Amino acid sequence: MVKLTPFLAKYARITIVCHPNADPDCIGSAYALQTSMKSSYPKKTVTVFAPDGVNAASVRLNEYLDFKPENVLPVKTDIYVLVDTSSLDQVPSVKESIKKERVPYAIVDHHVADKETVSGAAFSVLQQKSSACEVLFEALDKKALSKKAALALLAGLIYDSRRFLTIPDSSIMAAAKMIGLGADAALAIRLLTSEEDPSEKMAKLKGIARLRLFQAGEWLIAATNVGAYEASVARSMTNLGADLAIVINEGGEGVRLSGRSTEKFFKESGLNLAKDVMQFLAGSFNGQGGGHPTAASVNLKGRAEAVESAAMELIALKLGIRPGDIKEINTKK
Ligand SMILES: [Mn+2]
Repeated sequence: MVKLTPFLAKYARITIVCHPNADPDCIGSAYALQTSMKSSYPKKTVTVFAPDGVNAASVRLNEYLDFKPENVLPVKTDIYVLVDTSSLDQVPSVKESIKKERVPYAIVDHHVADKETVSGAAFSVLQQKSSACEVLFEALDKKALSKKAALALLAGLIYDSRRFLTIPDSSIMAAAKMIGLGADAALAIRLLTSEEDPSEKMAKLKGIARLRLFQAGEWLIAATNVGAYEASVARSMTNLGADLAIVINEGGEGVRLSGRSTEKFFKESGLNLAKDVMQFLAGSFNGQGGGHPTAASVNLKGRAEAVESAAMELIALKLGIRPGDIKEINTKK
């Protein structure tokens, strides 16, 4: 296994980069990397940069860890380390610094790889695992991990694996090792549990009320539109029984489309939401997107109707049927 710790040994000033609106997987990775590097190399300056703050699910974990990432980039850095962030396009200020100042960067991630970002990296650990925390855990010097760092990694893993639903054999084995290093699983779960935001509940219920249902061969596709929380609305629809869910948010500046599918749908149809849908939409609508085979999203310029029908065409193509064979089901009777 390639080791991140020895690779980073030669850099004095390290900046760990989170994706905007950092989730517990990103926070857990950044915290564990920062604290373990500081413990192995006390003289290094190790900063965590989290643009646009952290997401609601990370708040309690952050408080417990007493973790305060920076929201501005340090003036000087010798290397950037992207965690849980697949593309430099997600962090424009870092991208610019890399270009202008020729700062090298490393990447530790579990998303579908962005070719351009990976090819420019000085070091990369990319694996299809439950979480960036799980990938990082394998690449770190475990002797330098504190109990709190092991807990941070475990919380990120539990969050991003959706409590061990994603690649369970591997995520459960990794979690067991983290517990062996002193992580308290019950505490990790408590730190991730919070009362849901009333506006998120509202978005989910509105999304369901507006749901349109389609039959594509043996598969049920649900589509809807909301003004926020697209990913959560899409996941609610697959939880209710849709094989594939598409949620569109037509905001002021463009369209954001989120897709979710079940593991069964992905395994049997072979449709990879990131590769077969979002990356194509990003190309044809001048946008930016990616994610995982069963969870992906894209930000586009265009109209909701055009984006939805393009998405349906891509889905039909991959399922080996004609777009006209995706039939809307009358849900009014
Ligand atoms: Mn993640």
